[in-house]
Amino acid sequence: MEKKDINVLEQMQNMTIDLNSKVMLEKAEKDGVETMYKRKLGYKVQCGFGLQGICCRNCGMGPCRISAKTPRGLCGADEHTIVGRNYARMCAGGAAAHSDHARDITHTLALTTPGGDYQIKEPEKLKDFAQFLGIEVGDKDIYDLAHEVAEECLMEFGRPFGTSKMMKRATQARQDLWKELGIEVRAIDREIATVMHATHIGCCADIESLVLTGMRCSLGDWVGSSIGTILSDIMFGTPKPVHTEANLNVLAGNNVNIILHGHEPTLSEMIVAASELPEMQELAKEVGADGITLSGICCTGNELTMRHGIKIAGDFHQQELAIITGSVEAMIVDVQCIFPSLAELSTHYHTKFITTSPKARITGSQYMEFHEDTAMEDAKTIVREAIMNFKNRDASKVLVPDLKSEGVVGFSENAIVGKLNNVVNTQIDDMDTLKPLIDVLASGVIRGVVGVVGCNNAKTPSNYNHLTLIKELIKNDFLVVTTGCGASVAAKNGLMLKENAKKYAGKGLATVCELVDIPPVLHLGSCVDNSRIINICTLVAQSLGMEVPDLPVAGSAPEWMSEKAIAIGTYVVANGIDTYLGVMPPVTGSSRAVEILCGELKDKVGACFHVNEDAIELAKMIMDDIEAKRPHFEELY
Ligand code: CUV
Ligand code: SF4
Repeated sequence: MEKKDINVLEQMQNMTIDLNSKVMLEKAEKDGVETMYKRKLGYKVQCGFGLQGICCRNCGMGPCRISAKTPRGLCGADEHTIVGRNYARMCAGGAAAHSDHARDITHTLALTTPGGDYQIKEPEKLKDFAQFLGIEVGDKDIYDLAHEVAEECLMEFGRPFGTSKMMKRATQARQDLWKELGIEVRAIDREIATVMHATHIGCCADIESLVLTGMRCSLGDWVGSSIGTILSDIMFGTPKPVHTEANLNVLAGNNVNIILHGHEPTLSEMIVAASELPEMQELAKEVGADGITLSGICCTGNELTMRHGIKIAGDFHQQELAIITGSVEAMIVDVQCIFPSLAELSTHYHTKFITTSPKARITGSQYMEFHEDTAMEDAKTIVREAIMNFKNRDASKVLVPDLKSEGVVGFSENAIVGKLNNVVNTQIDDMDTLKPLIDVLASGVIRGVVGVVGCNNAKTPSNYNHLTLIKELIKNDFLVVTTGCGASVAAKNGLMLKENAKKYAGKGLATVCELVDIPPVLHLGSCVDNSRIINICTLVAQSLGMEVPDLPVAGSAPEWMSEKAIAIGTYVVANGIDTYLGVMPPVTGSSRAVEILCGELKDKVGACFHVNEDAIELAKMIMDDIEAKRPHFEELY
């Protein structure tokens, strides 16, 4: 290699701390293929206006960019208005994605039939939820009830009058506060439309109002996410602790490798079922493979690992690297977080890049549309396509890196509380079940609980912020709960093994892990499953007669990148939980936006955003703030 090439490789390798990823980047160079890491090198300087959020192109007179010479857009919008509009639109983008995911799950619930492709796995959870929604349960047929629940959930998207029933999942104090602030969700779609309208040329030009409008929409994201989580549990089962493996080495061996990437379990659950069929296993043998390995990337991976122990191939930043191993027969995707680059990249290998959703068609992919009403047939066709591709695997192009970790995942609310009560999953209808959790928190054996969630961002070395933050927290006796790609990072690094608690956790946390048989970092699922975190916090607050901001808890997205993450962060704040970001959102162009988001919201909703791009300092901020809450919490307790 020439000196110049070595530099390029080293620069790329410095953009990740994952050792497998470094190996794959070297292979990428050898294979002459491009990855995000290579493209990032071409983006030495990113647009300063965009970074600060002060570019507006919401009308055809623009784009207008705020600078010393042009302090206002052509319509007169100042930097606060422009930043506020852009921020609110990010909330709307995120809410649209999560709630559309939930909508698809809801439509699937409407298709459930006894013995059909989709069935009711958790009738009790369905009945509880039906009751919550005000539907009479009686001795109705469970599938009739499911269809009624589906219709009622669809009303949450487009309820013409009144407010969302899901608001009642919050404490009474929260509901009153939201009402007072005028940010109760009416219906999810309506909140998204309201943001798009309010940010149209000539509408809202008041930063405080724009932030609150974004917050209302983000609460719609929370409603959608909650529906997504609850209905997924009802149809596919509430997760319980299960063993898994994580990182690219799960692709090793002579099996047909099928990677599922994206978000919605409707597709992936069917692929799992299809690939387990004897006819598919036999077909795999016929083509010379030993069997079939399913693995996941991003939140589809998280959903599958939580419910089936399906292996985690990698996180958001490893989607290209997985294909570069040369060992993937098919990468099957649905929606969200899918790099369009996978289309060109897979032409360099035998991998079939299969898109399945009309919402995420990608030029150059093989499009095999998936329909819920012909789910099993569609899944079988797709799996067969993957298996038949095994014969095209080119041994000379295969390199699977050596590392993987083991872990235990599957910590739904019911599983966490169950563990603390020494039983497998428990219903949390009896507040007594929460007592052990509250006791370890109140006694100070565990100092606090921190949700470390979200994506990987190329603005930081991949995984560095996540891993550094998580390790600091557990070392100091803060229990970490995690979802999304942050969860994948923890799993890849052995932090989801109880056996490693002694090594990484402080004495208090390690003792709890030992006693109740949990790892120091708990995998709660996918991005929509952040609703589980809010649910636990609400239940604990209710059982103690406290408010959520009184609890020694925090949220963090140290490597956030998606609009979904902004919506999540905003609804977490709206729920009264301080949220710590490791990457600055594009709002710094407005001093008012920063003052509001990182300060004044505290007076309004009891929590706000905090940003620090140094992971160690971020950890310290979180721990100091939680410690500052403890005396008050202990007093109330
Ligand atoms: Ni939904 S949003 S990168 S954490 S899945 Fe991973 Fe997962 Fe995307 Fe962010
Ligand atoms: Fe410029 Fe105003 Fe149009 Fe935005 S809405 S592009 S600031 S004129």
